[in-house]
Amino acid sequence: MTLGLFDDAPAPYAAPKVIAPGAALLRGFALGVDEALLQAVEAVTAAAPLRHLVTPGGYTMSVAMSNCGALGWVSDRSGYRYDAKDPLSGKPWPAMPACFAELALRAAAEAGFDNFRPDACLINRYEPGARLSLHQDKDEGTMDAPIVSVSLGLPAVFLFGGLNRGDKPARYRLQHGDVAVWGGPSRLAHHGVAPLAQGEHARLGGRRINLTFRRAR
Ligand code: MD3
Ligand code: FE
Repeated sequence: MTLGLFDDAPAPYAAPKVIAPGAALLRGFALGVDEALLQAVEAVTAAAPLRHLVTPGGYTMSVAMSNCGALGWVSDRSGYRYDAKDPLSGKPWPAMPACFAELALRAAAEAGFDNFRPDACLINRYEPGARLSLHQDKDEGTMDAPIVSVSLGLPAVFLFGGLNRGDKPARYRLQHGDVAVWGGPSRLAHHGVAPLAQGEHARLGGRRINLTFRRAR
């Protein structure tokens, strides 16, 4: 029962929590649209299946990936890059669903980045044990735009380091519906995801899905 002042508010959502200059956590921001996002993930991954990419060093990534939008992030023995086509099918990546683009635009604006129009959305699927070691996102052709990340399913420990690789990372537990925005002075911060713990999520079972929206060109 609420007092009526906020009857128009969607789901429980707290104001952005600034964790570093240019970096904000929007806890619960995606809760009103989570089911729409997940149905869109299912449609995208039916056309462009999740797969384990190989790194230039020859390791198979524990996170399974797919993409939608004009450009998709891919990795193989020759390197990391953005490509307009899915190398599995040779066809363009599925279009960015409207609910994806709208959520990314709203989240970026909430964190102070107006007019964010991502041309790439990477879909990451974690199963227990899957992780992302500390890295920077620097394959994009522009560093002017922020990155928006949406967490769905099982919670994960997100590692947020500094601009130097040796900076000891802070740890944040990201839950279903949480959105994070990273831009400006935080755009090149090191970050990663600790190995996913076992668990059971009501909608996604033993998995976590992360959507990463970027301006690649
Ligand atoms: C902090 N994925 O795919 S994006 C990735 O949970 C990746 O799957 C994370 O890192 C995941 O590259 C979520 C989080 C993120 C993205 C860009 C950043 C954090 C960032 C840029 C600067 C600082
Ligand atoms: Fe990253």
